[in-house]
Amino acid sequence: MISSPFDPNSPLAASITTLLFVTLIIGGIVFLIVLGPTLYSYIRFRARPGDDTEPYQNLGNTRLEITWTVTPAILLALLFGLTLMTMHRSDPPIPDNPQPDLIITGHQWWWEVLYPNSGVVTANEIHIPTGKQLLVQVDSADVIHDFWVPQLGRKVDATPGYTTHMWLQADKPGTYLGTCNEYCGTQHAWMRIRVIAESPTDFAAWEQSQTQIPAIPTTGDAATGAQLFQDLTCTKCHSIDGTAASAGIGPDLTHLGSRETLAAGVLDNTPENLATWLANPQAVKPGVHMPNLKLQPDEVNTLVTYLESLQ
Ligand code: HEC
Ligand SMILES: [Cu+2]
Repeated sequence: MISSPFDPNSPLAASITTLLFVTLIIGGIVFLIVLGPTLYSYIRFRARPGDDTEPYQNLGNTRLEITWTVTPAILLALLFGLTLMTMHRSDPPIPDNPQPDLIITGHQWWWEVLYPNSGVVTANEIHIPTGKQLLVQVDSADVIHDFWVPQLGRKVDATPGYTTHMWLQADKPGTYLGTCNEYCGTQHAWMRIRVIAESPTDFAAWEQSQTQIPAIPTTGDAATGAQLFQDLTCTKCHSIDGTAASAGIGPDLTHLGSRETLAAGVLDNTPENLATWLANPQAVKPGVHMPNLKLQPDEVNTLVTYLESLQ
């Protein structure tokens, strides 16, 4: 899936793209103006056999020197002004007492996503309604990360102990990809972000479904898996609403079955891939902060049945 900064999908990102184009065009013209006469002179005034006279030396030409000083100064002033405008457009002022629509926390190596108004918690996949400028609070649980979805807005650092804010907006429904932009350890490259923008009604339906507490299965493999989850160390790191598991070291698994990917984008969320992950997360995402729990194949299978049932 392509997620190009040249294809912005919000006024915030569009302002950055416009500045990028203006800069590239100005730079391109300057490049041609410098390169053209240089190439011309190389050919036109090159030394020819038998011609050993010193070429004409153009020294101390005041008019030329003023031109090549003033023109770049004007261009730089222009770019400076456009940059200030873009900073303002891509990063509108944050209110004094910010009430965020979303709280995103970077962890090594996944993103926690909290909707403070509904209490919904998810990971790595950020559902948002289209056409609304959302105020996002960005935090980090460990080291410095950086949140960036090029088609939707600016980038912003997630700094431990320091809360920042940014705006996020998508004009059209779709899936917009991003990733962590500040090297944060071995699995930095697998700290992907998916913003799933939906019409306000679809978003409301999604948010509503995420507030539901899943029933604890009572029969079959799912029931065995649910019990196993509580008995194993899973509960030390994960939470599932409606059960005793309420830890926040790893992603909230309450609605794992409704996610498209696993482990910040490493795997598509299918039962086979979930089994591969549970059998040995270290083989899928080496160094990840989920240990290889050396589960037996039948334990993996019942856990998969249970977790995928959490829609
Ligand atoms: C020591 C803490 C720890 C324990 C114990 C642990 N996990 Fe994890 N788990 C994590 C972390 C951290 C991640 C996120 C990994 C990443 O994406 O970088 C994770 C990711 C996952 C994911 C993918 C979640 C998603 O949103 O993509 C699943 C599913 C999962 N764990 C299930 C389990 C199960 C089942 C157990 C028990 C058998 C378990 N975990 C035990 C820390 C733990
Ligand atoms: Cu990173």
